[in-house]
Formats: sequence, structure tokens, C-alpha cells
Amino acid sequence: MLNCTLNENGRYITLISDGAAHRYHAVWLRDNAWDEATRSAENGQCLIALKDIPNETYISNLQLSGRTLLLTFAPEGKAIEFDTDWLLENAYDPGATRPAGWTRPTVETWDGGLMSRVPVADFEAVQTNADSLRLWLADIARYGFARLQNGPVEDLALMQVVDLFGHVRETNYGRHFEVRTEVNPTNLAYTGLGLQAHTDNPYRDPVPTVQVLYCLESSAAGGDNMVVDGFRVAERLRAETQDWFDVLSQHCARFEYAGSKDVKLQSRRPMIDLAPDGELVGVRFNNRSASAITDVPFDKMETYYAAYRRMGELIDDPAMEVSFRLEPGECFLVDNRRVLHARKGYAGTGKRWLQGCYADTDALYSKLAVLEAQKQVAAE
Ligand code: NM2
Ligand code: OGA
Ligand code: ZN
Repeated sequence: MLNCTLNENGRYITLISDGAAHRYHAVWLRDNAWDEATRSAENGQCLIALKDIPNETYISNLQLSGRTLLLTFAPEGKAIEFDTDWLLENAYDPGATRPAGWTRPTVETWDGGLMSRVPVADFEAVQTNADSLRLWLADIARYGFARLQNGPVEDLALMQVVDLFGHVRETNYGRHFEVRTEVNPTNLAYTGLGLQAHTDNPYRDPVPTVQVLYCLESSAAGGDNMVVDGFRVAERLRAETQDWFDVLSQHCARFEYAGSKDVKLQSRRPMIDLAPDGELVGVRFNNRSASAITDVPFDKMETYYAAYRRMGELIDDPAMEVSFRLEPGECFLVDNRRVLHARKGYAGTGKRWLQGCYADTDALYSKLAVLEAQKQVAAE
């Protein structure tokens, strides 16, 4: 059952669907018009700016027929049709009241319990089958990481992984980088040392949002990988001590990398990153790249350090980890704003060689949305 009324001299409408009422302002509706003078029929882009909509805009007439709503906007005298399903999908009233640290509905946080159902796909399947690719990308959106198996053991195979959804983000480390033991390493990643779970490049702003690590050789003993859900870490910290969650989200940490003489990357961002409305959008954690924290007031510094210590303990808690060993032709991909990755130390005879590169989630989510829309169309 649909019903619609005009209120306060046309300042807003109320759309009632199955007993639930949603209000929409005249200016919002006018701004979201889909007529050909407002939006390009070719590409959907907006042809006008807000200044082209009169400030005193109100709705002078309303007519509901079926699931189409015809609104007349004054003083323009412009009649525009709205699809009520679109309006319901884009309702903003009542707005959600959510606690700081909320995550979007597509995100499912996890701990070591995910070990029995690690998101994984077959290399050839995701390359040749749109459904397999869609499900694999949806897993990355949900869990923040996924593995890929049975890929080619060849130089730059990781580029084929990026080609599945997006574009390489080139950095000072190159379009890709070799992760293996080096003489005079410019980064501790290029040694056989174990690496505590971390996010990459927190000293960069913006950080690369995707990292791919692709195995070409793993005959050395050790070097197992491990991933931890930074969002679950933040949730646990909040559940334990709200103050500690707050201090890490409300103050900036500082990170720096100056491991080779041509580079001095520095950033000032929080370890727990929230959107203005409290959505948890990222974590930054990397013991190797931490620099002096100078943006926390004196009175809060000890609390900050207690929170930072606890965050590290939660990250290192074995109950939080999903671990695996990469064999040649296997890789994993992380959402680098969410999932931390680690490796155990390795040594002795044999070799360990990974190739890594960065990419970004914007293209990944775009690809996923396109594949989901195509599936929807096919189902109709
Ligand atoms: N490498 C692998 O963020 C970091 O410094 C971790 C990055 C050198 C590109 C290592
Ligand atoms: C890295 C890294 C892990 C590994 O290169 O950023 O964390 O498995 N490497 O070598
Ligand atoms: Zn790393």
C-alpha cells in the first residue's frame, strides 16, 4: 500500500509504504530529478549545478499513480516523475542512529573461526566465469581478503589478478615489487624476518587500498602468512574499553618511511579511522613504520599508549588469526584499510619469493557492482 501527502506548503512530502513513513524535502527531490534537462540521458551525469535550482523551491502539486509519483516544482513550474521504488531505496528518513565504529551491512567481521571457510577461488574460474569472479569479489567486500589458487607460476602473474578488477597503483616501490631476501634491504619486508601483522604503507595518504601478494617460490622453511580482521580488532577494543577505542579514533598517529635515500613519506592519520558519522572505514597499524606521536594531548598520552598496546595484543591474539601457506601459483589479496597481514620468519635452504603490488578498492567495488547488476538483469 502506497500513499503520499504534501506538507508545510510543499516544503516536503511524506511517502507511506506498508505503514512506514518517509519524508523527502522539495530541494532534495528537485536535486534528484531524472529528466533530460537535469541529467544526461547518455551517461547519467548531472547537467546542472545546485545554483540552477531556485533556493525557494517547493512542491506545488503531487499526483500518485501506481508506483509513479508526479511532482510539480515551483517556482520553476517543472513537472517530474519519480519511481517510488527508487525513493524507497534512497530513503533518508528516519536516519539511522549508530554507535561510532559501525560497519556497513555488506561487511562481516571475523576472527580465527573463519579458518574453516577461508574465502578462496580458482584462478582460471575467476578469469573465465563472471559468476565466479562476482562471488570472489563479493567475498573480498565481505571479509576484506580472499585467496586465489592454481594460478600460473610465472613472472608478473599478479598483474593478471589486478586485471580482473582494476588497475595497479604505482608507488616508489614500483608497479610491482619483489618480496624476497635481499642484500642491503630498503625495507624489512625484503628480509627473512617475521613481520607482525600490519597494514601496508600507513605512511602514505591516501594508503593503497588493495595489496596483492603472489607466490612464485616457497621452498624455504617457514614464511607462512596470516591475516587478521582489523575491523574485528576495533570492535573488540570498543567492547572492552570504549575510551581506548575513542582515543585511537580521535587522535592522529604518525607514520614514516625513509628507507631509501630518495624517499621520505610521512603521514598523520588515526589508527582507527572513522567517517564523520562514525562508520569504521579503516585501520592503520604498522610497528615498523611508526614515528613519534605528537598529536595526542599530554593528559591523554598514557591512555593512548594503553590503547595502542591493547590494540597490538588483540592483533597478536592467536584466536584472531587466519593462517595459510602460499604455494607457487597462489596469492592472496587484502583490503589494506581493513585486513592486516603478517608472515612468519623464514630461513635455511630453499627460497621464498613473492611478487606484490598495490591496487585500489574503488575499481574493485565498481567491477562487483557491474557484475551484480548484470546478474540482476539476467535474472529478470
Ligand atoms: N613493501 C613490500 O608498508 C610497508 O612498508 C610494508 C612494503 C616494501 C612494498 C612493506
Ligand atoms: C609485504 C609483506 C609478507 C610476506 O611485502 O608487505 O607484508 O608474506 N610481506 O612476505
Ligand atoms: Zn606488508
